[in-house]
Amino acid sequence: MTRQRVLILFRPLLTLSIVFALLVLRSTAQSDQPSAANLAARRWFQDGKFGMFIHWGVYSTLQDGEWVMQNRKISIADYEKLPSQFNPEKFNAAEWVALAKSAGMKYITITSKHHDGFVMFDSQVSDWTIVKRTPWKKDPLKLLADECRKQGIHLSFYYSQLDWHNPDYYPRGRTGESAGRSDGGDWDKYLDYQDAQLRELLTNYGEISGIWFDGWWDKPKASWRLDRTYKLIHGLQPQTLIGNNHHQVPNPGEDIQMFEKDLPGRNTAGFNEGEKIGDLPLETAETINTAWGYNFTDDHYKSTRELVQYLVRAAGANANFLLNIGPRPDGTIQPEFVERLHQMGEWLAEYGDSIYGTRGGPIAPHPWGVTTQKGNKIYVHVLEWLDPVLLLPAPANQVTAAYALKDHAKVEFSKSGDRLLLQLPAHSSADFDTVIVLETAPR
Ligand code: JFZ
Repeated sequence: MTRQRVLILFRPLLTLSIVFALLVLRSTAQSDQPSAANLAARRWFQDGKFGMFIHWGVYSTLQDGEWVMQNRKISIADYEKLPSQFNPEKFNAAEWVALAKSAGMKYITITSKHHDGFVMFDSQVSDWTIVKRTPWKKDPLKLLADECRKQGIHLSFYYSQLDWHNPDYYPRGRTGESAGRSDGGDWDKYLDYQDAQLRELLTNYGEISGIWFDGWWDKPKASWRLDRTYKLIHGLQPQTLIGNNHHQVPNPGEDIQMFEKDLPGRNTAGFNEGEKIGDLPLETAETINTAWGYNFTDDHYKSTRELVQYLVRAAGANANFLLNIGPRPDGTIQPEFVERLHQMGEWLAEYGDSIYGTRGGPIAPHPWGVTTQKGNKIYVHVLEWLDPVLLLPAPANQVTAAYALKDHAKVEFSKSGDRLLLQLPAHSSADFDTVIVLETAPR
């Protein structure tokens, strides 16, 4: 055969395989492509900036944090005695949601199941649930979902992939060795259980803003079927934002990148080593004292000043702030938390313009403070700086006016090359944040 004849013979085949390859590429590209609803949700999420994290479960009865089962080596047999003592008669969904609102928070992320496997909602695929095992018999997630809808707060669910109670969580990971489970179990059955619960959470509670996964790190080498689970979630509710506290670069299908107890780019807690910052919306989670779940001897409270500054630094790093409370076993929230949240809300009522709807500003975060931006405004947040002048490596030529957000008093500035010298208004070390608004010429 001549070369030409070979080509003629095979050309249709070649064309066909190219078309096929392109189609395959296109379909995978499409499935990784977030839906319009999801993209809109990401914008909403980034605009909202501030959320309430709630760690609440049967562990709260022991008042020693959400890891108490592991830390005190409690067997399942003993741990199963706890639900009979869990009777949160003072739980009031309207009050919890109103507290989040008064703090200026725009969403709530609550534990639907933590590592102890105890299911905090009315699940039909488990009998280890708050409805079936406690004298209270109620579904707090349902009560919260209804109240969130009423008060205009978005609701997300934390879900622990790690499970110290389910016998099918096998082979076991790094933790849960003292639970006393038998050596055997069906991993795929466990993942089916997890998917069935996610289906319940995304079917029975109205619109759900996010699923916040945690516990992957217990078995980093396991096959978690993330793809399948993420497709299930986005199939049921395309706008649901998926995040996973795995401290890795996000996997396909994830919509937010999370940083536990650290601002993006920092690694003070040791969890976020080398975690590169990607293009997805960012969120950093922190506690008010040091515990996530209620701990009655933990009195290392951060001050309102520290918490406000953390929110500001998060916004300057282009990240949301998810601030945790651990309610008490009776359903009430301790006054130390309530007081700080109210004070944060008061601050936001005055300075919210410089936080909500903004993105990280044009100047990288510095020890003295950060910048945020929105439209033609740059907000300079001066957090730790008492000198009367501040030199910014700013795009000075674009700045047309400067004033203090607090009272709109004019702020003098001069330009030197591309740098901007601000004459700061009188401020004291008692101020949480001196916010200077820079107006820039519309481009
Ligand atoms: C996890 C949980 O174990 C904890 O109880 C809480 O819910 C928190 C929000 O998330 O804590 C972690 C998660 C990951 C690491 C350490 C603690 N890590 O990767 O080192």
